Amino acid sequence: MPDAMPTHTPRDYDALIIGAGFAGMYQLHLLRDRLKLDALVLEAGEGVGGTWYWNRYPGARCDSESHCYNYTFSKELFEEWEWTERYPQQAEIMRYLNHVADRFDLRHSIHFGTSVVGAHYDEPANCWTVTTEAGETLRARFLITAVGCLSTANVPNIPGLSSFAGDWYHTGRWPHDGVDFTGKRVGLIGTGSTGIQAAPVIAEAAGHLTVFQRTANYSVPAHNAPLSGDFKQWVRSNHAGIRHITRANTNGQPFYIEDRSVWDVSPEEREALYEAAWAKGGLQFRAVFRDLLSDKTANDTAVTFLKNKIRQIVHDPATAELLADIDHPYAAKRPPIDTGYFEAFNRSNVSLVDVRAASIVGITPDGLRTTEATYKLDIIVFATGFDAMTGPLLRLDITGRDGVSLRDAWAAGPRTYLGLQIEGFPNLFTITGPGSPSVLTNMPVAIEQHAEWIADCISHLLEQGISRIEPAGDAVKDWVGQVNAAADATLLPLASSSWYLGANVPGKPRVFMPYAGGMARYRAICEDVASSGYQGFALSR
Ligand code: N01
Repeated sequence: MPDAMPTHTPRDYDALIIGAGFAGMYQLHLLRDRLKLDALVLEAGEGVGGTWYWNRYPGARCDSESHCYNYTFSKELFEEWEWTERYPQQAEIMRYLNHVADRFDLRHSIHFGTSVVGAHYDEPANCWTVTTEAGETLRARFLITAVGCLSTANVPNIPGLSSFAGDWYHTGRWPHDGVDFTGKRVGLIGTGSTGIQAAPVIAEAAGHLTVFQRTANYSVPAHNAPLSGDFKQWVRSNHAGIRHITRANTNGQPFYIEDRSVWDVSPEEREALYEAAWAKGGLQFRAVFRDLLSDKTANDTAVTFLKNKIRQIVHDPATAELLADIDHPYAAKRPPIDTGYFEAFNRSNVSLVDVRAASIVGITPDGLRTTEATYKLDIIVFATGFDAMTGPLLRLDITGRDGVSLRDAWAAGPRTYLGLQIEGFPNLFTITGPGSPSVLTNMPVAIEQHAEWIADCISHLLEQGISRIEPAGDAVKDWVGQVNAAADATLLPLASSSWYLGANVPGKPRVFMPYAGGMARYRAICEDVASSGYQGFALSR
């Protein structure tokens, strides 16, 4: 149960952490229980969970498989928790995170219902002053953002929304008591991972569902199912092996990318391998060949296979063509997985509207208008994504040394060292910040690595009597160069509408934000930096 916000006398902490999702909870445990620091978490929601606290939309389920979508730092925690399905549903992830909060007694160090509205570095005092929406002021030597990469909802600025007489919702701010779609005319805008999860579930209840598609998308079946007793037992007895593989590979997943090229096999063998991967389902489809994300012609073979699948599933040829009219390489945008997405378009109560050909021009009191038609709607669901990666940080109104705002420092795009620190913002750490692998990996793996690196770094500073750390010299410039080079070595930048590039938010700089060089390589770089005495950082007493 969430705590009521305690009455709080302004005071100093060793560390303030913003956010109580996977990242903030673990960071708190490390700083408070391992380093014995006076650490506090500030959380806007009324409970733990972060992303999973807010994203309660129909069909919300993790695309990573349950046995690797958890913490691995505690063998006991890993072994005592039992997931029920191949992919964990939102409610089950919330039960897990609440269990973790209880097991490690985290709640009394978290202020719930506390939105941070400002964080300012006070150079003479070498501390961060954090202000909350309620007007509280808190101070700390170290400030750690654990605000997630996808937590700032992107509601498009469509004229007339305030005139809509029905109800509208963004998937990332879903009402806790759910939405009743029974018999309603529902419009769903957006066909990313979220829209693709939500559409089939909404279709089952709605009178009619209209999906408004701007960019068609690939999807591979999830093949979700209850976990067998044997599999659960295997997971319980394989903590070390699962932890090892998720930490050793490129994307934090429990599978390696096959070490074979698309061109190593005959067309028949290739088709058979794609069929087998389709039958298995899930994110592992991208791992069939090593060159799917680096060789456009190799990728084209997956594209042909996946588009043919859409044409086989969807009965109406015009709808199938629209769904298969995909403009980017497979997996150049985050690849969705689904449970009956394309099949939903075979229902008589589901229709697809191409809002690339005829764009949305306005919302009216009783529906939505495109350049070609009007659609009467009772409910509009915005599955329109997030101001990803930088949005959650910029909205904190952070100012660093000399009063420079983060917004100004990042006017041309985010610039970090290792996605962990920003020049001019001493003692501020960003868990899974831009420039780190974050969203290109299974998030708990990236989060554990960052939280542990930060805790080790703070421990080092305290032991050495160092009071300040921030990137220095050419470290940021060099790292930004490495982030760009890593992206350019892949097909990822070819998806012009990708949120990885900030392309989904009008006016946002087009910069490829996550580090695409792989989690294992990134981990090694971070370890080298630390073991060489924090190379690239300026440390001062
Ligand atoms: O958001 P998105 P999402 N008019 O940005 C469309 C993670 N996730 O919430 O591509 C019309 O991918 C937009 O169109 P376009 C995962 O990392 C994880 O689906 O910009 N359409 C697109 O189709 C994922 O990648 C899980 O042309 C508009 C859609 O809205 C990330 O969250 C589950 C529009 C937005 O797609 C974000 O996914 C679900 C407009 N004005 C999500 N504006 C897990 O399993 C936007 N769109 C953990």
